Amino acid sequence: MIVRNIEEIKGSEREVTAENNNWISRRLLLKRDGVGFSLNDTIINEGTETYIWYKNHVEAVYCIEGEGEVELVDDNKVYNITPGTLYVLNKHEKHLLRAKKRMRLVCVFNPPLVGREVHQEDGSYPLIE
Ligand code: 9YT
Repeated sequence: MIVRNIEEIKGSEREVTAENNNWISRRLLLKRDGVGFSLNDTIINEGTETYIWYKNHVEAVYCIEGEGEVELVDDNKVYNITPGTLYVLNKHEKHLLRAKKRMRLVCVFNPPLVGREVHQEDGSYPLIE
């Protein structure tokens, strides 16, 4: 069994900050944990907009605090995200994530992240086998 507390993650190499400071991701589970997915507790800073395109991953996002929205790039549909809302980028949708209030999100990636991924110029994370 794996038991971990976010306080152990803060300040460790499992804590990753976006290059533009839009978010901070505490990576509770990574590929090396060997469970087939990764899981992050992610803070999205208030007032930020982040372009994302997870072409190499499926991401499920469950909002537990704050308020924001996701706009899909292809059809400009906007989805409000509030505590209790799940969204899943099961078709690798390009999107804009906006935080109206500081958001706290539980993010699951498959295939799992390996550690220190940040967004590449095209909005994706690299696929590291
Ligand atoms: C929702 C989202 O993808 N935010 C960017 C950070 C990412 N969730 C991560 O690495 O934790």
